[in-house]
Amino acid sequence: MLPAKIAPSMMCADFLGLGRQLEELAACGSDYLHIDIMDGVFVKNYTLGTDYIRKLHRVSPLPLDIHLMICDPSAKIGWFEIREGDFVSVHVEADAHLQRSLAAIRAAGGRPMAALNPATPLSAIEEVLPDIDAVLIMTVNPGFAGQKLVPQTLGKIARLRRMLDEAGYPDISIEVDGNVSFENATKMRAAGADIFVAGSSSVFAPGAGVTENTAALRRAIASGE
Ligand code: S6P
Ligand code: MG
Repeated sequence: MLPAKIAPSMMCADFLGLGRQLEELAACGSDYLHIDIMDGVFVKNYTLGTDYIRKLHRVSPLPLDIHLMICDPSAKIGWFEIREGDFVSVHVEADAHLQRSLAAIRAAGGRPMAALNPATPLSAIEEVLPDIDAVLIMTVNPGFAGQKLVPQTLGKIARLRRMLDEAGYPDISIEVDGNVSFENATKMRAAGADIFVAGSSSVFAPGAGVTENTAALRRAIASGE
């Protein structure tokens, strides 16, 4: 099993107390900062953007995990500042030239990741396994925080882990994004996920601070091992 990593979803962060929260997220051991980029077309929402990424690069040493929920990403990869070691994911449903986008991310120093909506079959990424470092399994339909898990995605994680291992790619990570609650994280880990996007269901859940919530999420993940 690949080591478990936590990627807090910054669209769920405290925008008015962002500096303080960034320090706390780093201090409590976050591995990446997950940045949701939406264009109002591929998904019906707007969230973070190119300047946000640039500014985070100046103030945070944590690698970014840039989740592009945008149409025609192959034409737009160059819009985003990619720092060596950042993950960048593109949705296979949005991209007629997926391999070109993944190669462009690699050429820019990023770590390419292919993202799949709940309804998209795993076969959609079979031909790009040599081009990726990770697969993002959406466990809700993308666009909004605070949604409920699409339950059949748990079996999809397990099938993906088997598919990657059998194809000779045991080092390709599986990221899960959407309703990664304490309860669901245990099941997702048991199914084979190793990068956990943490939003309003865990790290930013009301009732406790991010330090306490991150520790609880690590315990929940460990209990799925
Ligand atoms: C949703 C987006 C996600 C959310 C995350 C929120 O389209 O890609 O990254 O920010 O899912 O987490 P939660 O726990 O509210 O579902
Ligand atoms: Mg996301």
